[in-house]
Amino acid sequence: MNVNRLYAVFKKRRFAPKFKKNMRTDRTFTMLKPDAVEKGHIGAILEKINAAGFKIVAMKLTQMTTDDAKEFYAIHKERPFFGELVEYMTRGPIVAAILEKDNAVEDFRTLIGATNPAEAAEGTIRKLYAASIGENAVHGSDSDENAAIEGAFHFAGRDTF
Ligand code: IDP
Ligand code: MG
Repeated sequence: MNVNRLYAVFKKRRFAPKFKKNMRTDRTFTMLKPDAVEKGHIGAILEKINAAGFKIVAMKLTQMTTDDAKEFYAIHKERPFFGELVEYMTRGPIVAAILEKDNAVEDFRTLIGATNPAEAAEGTIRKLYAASIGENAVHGSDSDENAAIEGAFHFAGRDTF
């Protein structure tokens, strides 16, 4: 049973509050998206991630299938851009990684900047490397809970250090 389904079962019962309370707060999950990989920005983006104090505890170059992308972004399935998002995220390899730092989720969202690069702060990864609101170079989990789910989507326990 995969972790997403296991967590759905937890949620249905009353384990969720306890599960959440014990959730670690020092990890987030990221993807350097196909546009960033195509443009040769892997090195520059990893440099910024390291300079901001994140430790890489899992990493790989991989390509999502259509089913993977639909599942990963299931929360957006009713949005008008869903088809475009799935197409984009599956068109080439990505770098998937789990990052460790205190307050990882929030600090990483600050480092990457707003979803729309036009609104992203100066010096953020999206301001520097994203082309548009759709093709925005990098993913960052939006909660500790999603960081755990998304990390487990891409990595087995033995591939995380
Ligand atoms: P986030 O990545 O900053 O958390 P979300 O709202 O969760 O932003 O959206 C997920 C991804 O969907 C975005 O990173 C982007 O690639 C894509 N996306 C979001 N809004 C739009 C849009 O209005 N048009 C096209 N693609 C979008
Ligand atoms: Mg999001």
